[in-house]
Amino acid sequence: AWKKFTPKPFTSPDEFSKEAVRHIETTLARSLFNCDETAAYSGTALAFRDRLVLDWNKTQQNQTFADQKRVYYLSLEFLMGRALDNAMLNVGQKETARQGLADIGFRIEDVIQQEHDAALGNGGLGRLAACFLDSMASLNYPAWGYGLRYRYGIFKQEIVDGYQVEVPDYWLDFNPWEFPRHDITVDIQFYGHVNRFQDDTGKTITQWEGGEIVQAVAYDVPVPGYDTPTCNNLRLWGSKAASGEFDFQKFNSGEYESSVADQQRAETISAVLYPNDNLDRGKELRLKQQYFWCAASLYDIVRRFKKTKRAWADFSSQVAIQLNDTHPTLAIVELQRILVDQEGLEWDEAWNIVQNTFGYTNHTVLPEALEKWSVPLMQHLLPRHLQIIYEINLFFLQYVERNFPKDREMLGRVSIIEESQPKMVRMAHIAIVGSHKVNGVAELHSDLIKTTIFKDFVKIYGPDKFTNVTNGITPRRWLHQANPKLSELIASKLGGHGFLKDLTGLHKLESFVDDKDFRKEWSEIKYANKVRLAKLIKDANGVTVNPAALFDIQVKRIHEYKRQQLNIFGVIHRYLAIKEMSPEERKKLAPRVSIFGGKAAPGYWMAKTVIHLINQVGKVVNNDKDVGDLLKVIFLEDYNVSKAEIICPASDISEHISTAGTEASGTSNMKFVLNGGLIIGTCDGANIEITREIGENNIFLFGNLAEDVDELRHAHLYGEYTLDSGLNKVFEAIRGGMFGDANAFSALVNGIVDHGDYYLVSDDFASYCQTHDLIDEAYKNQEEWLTKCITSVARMGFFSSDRCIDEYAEMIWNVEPLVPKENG
Ligand code: 26M
Repeated sequence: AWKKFTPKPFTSPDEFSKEAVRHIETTLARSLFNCDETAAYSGTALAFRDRLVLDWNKTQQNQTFADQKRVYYLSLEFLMGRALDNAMLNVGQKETARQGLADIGFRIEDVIQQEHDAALGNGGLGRLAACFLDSMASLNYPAWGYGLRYRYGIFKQEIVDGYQVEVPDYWLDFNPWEFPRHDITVDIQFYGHVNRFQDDTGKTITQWEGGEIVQAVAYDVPVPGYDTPTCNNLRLWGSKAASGEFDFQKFNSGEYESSVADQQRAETISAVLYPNDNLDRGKELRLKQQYFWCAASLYDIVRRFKKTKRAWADFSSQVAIQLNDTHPTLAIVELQRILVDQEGLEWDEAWNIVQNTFGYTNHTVLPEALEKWSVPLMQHLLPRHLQIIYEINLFFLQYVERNFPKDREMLGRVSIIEESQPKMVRMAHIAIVGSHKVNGVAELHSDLIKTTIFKDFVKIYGPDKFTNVTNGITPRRWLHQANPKLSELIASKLGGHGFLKDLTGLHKLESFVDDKDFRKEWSEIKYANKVRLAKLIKDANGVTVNPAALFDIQVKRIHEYKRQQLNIFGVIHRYLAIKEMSPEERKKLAPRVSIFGGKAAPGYWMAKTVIHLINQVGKVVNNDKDVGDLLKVIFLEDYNVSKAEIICPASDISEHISTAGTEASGTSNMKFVLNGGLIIGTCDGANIEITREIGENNIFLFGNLAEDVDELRHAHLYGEYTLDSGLNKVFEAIRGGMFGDANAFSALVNGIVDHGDYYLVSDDFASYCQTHDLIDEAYKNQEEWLTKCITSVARMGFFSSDRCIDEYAEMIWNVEPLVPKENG
C-alpha cells in the first residue's frame, strides 16, 4: 500500500545538504565531481521546493473543501524576482541551508545569485502584483494569481557606448519553480463569425463559430506565505497549437512544414512581454494575449465554480476577480458571454453577476496609457465580444440618458465607443461599467481620477463606487530579505520578527531613537549596505565610489513624467558649481554619488536620450581630476528586482520627483524609506501619505502642486514664463558640447525651451536645486540625519502590502482568511 509522504523541516544542515546532493545526483543526473555553483543552486532549490509542494497541495485541498469565497488576481505582469531566498526565509530555514552549503564549500549568497529573475513585468504594476501575492499567502487568503507565461520577460538592458541595447531575456532554461500541467488545458477561439438562430422553443441562440483555436496550457507556481503553511497558486498560461484532428489531417496530407508553422504561430501568443510601461500602442498580438489569458482564466474559474454545484446566483459570493489595470477588461465581456451564450442566463441576471464579481484598479491618469482598441480590429478578432460590448454600451447609455436627460454631451463622453475614425473601444469605460468598485492606488491619485478622467462616472454611479487603496510593499522581501542586518537589529529590539507580519509594530523603534549602541549599529549597517552596492558598481561599471559619500539614487522606469532629466540637469548644475568653487569651498562640500538605473521602452526615443545623457555626464564627471570624490555619476545597467534588493538598502537619499499629479503612487519610495533612507520628492502619489506618516521634517519635498499644473502648462504654451536661469546655464553647457555632440540632446533641451515643457522641469528646477542644498546641509549633521532615518522607519507600518490586502479584502472582495489546518 502507498504510504503518505510528509516533508519535515530539515533537522540539521547535514540533512539539508544530503537532500540537495541527492537532487543533484538523481533529479539532475549530475556528477558531484564537477559540482559548481549552478548545480548547488539547483540542488538547493529542489530541496526547498520539496518543502513547499505538500503545503501547496494541502492548501489547495483545504480551499476546495472550505467552500468559501476566493480571490482571483488577474494581471498581465507578475514581477516576482528570485524565489529561492524567499522560500528559505518563508519556511524559516535559511540558516540551516547556509550552514549546509558552507559544509560542502559554498557561500549561500553566491548560490542564491545563480537564479535568474522571473522578470514577467515592466515596473510598478507588475511588482505590486508580486507583493500582493506574497501578502495574500502570508495572511492566509484563499487567492490565486492568473497571468501569462512569457517565454521572454522584460528585456535585459545592456549599455553600449552609453546607449541602451535590448537583449532578449530567455529565462526558462532551468526553472524549478513552475509545474507544467499538461492535463489542464483550455481551447481558445479567435476570429470566425457569429451565428444567430431560433431553437425549437423559439429562443434565440447565439453561437460564435469558425476561426482558429489556440490551446492554453497551465503552468503553476507555488506562492508560499511567510511563517504559515498556506501556499497559494500562481497559474500562468502558455500557448500552443491545438492538437485537434485538423493538424493530423495536415500532417497526413504531407503539409508537415505548414503544420509546424501553425505551431509556432500559436506559440507566439505567450512568447514575449510587451516592454511598454504606461504606454498603449494597440498592437493586435497584445489584444490576442489579453483575450487568450482572460478566456483561459475564466474558463478555469467557472469550471471550479461549477464543481460546487451551486446556483449561478451564488457566483459572486464565491468568486471575486480583481483587474490589475484595464489589461484584463475582456474578462468582463467573456464572463457575460459565458453566462448568456453558453449557460443560457438572461442578460440582466448575467450582468448582475458580472458587476458583483469584478473590481477594477486604475494605475495611471496619463492619457497615452489609457487602453483603446479599434473597433475593426475587435470585430475581426472577437466578433461576438464586440456585439456584447455594443449591447453593454446600449443598456448603459440608456440608463445615463434616463438619469441625465439634460446633459446630451455626457453620452458621448462616457460611451464605451469613441466616435473617432476608426471608432475605438475604451477599455476603462468597460472596466468601470462592469465592476462594483473602482480604486486608485494612493489618495491623491484616487481623488484625481474622481475629478478628472472618471468625473462623469462619479455623477452616474455616485461616489461610493470609487475608492482608494493606497499601495504597499511586502516587508518580507523589501526588509527581511533585502536587508537582513537591519531586520535582525530591529528584531533584537522589538523582541522578535513579529513586525514582519504586523508592520505597525515598528513604531516601538521610536523609543530607541536615542539609544547610543542602537544608533551605532544602525549606521554601521547602512555603511555595510553601501559597501555592498559600491562593490556592485565597481564590478559593473569599473568606477570606484566612496561608501562614505552621500548616495543619491533614482531607480525606476525611464519616463519623461518621472523626470530623470530633472535629476541629471541638477547633477550638471552641481558639477558646474563645483568647477567654479575654490579649494576651500570644495572642502566644505559633502561628497556625492548620483546613481541612476532603469529601462526605457525600446521605442521611446526621449527616454533613451536621457540614458545617453546620464552616461555622457558620467564619463566627463567621473574622469575630472578637479572633482574627485565630490561627485560621481553612475548608470547601473539592467535594473531589476534582484538589483533593487541591493540598491534600496544602500541609499541615503532617493528621488521620487515626478511632475505633481502624474505618478499614481510609486512604491519604491516606500522601499527606500523602509530601509532607512530619506527621500526627495514632489507632492505626488504616495509621497504625500508618506509625509503624513513620517512627518514633514523627515522628507525633502519641493516643487509645484498638482493643482497648479494646468495653469503652468498654459503659461508655457503662451510664452508667459521665463526659463529658469540655473537651468539655462546647464543648457549652455550641453549646447557647448561639454557632454559630447550637442545635437544628440537637442530634442531633450528643445522640448523644454521651445515645446511647452510639458513636465514642468523648468518650473521646478530652482526649488529642486535648493532642496538638494538643504540635503547637503542636513547630511553634514549625521546625528540629526540618523534620527530622521530611524524615526521614519518606525512610522512606515502603514505601507505594508498586508494592510493594503486587508483593505481590498474588506472593502472590495468581501473575503475572509482561511486559517490553515495542520498538515498530515
Ligand atoms: C499597456 C498597453 C500595452 C502594453 C503595455 C501597457 C502597460 C504596461 C504596464 C501599461 C501600463 C503598465 O504599467 C503601469 C504602471 O506600472 N503603473 C504604475 O503602477 C504602480 C502600482 O500601482 C504605481 O505605483 C505607479 O505610480 C504607476 O506608474
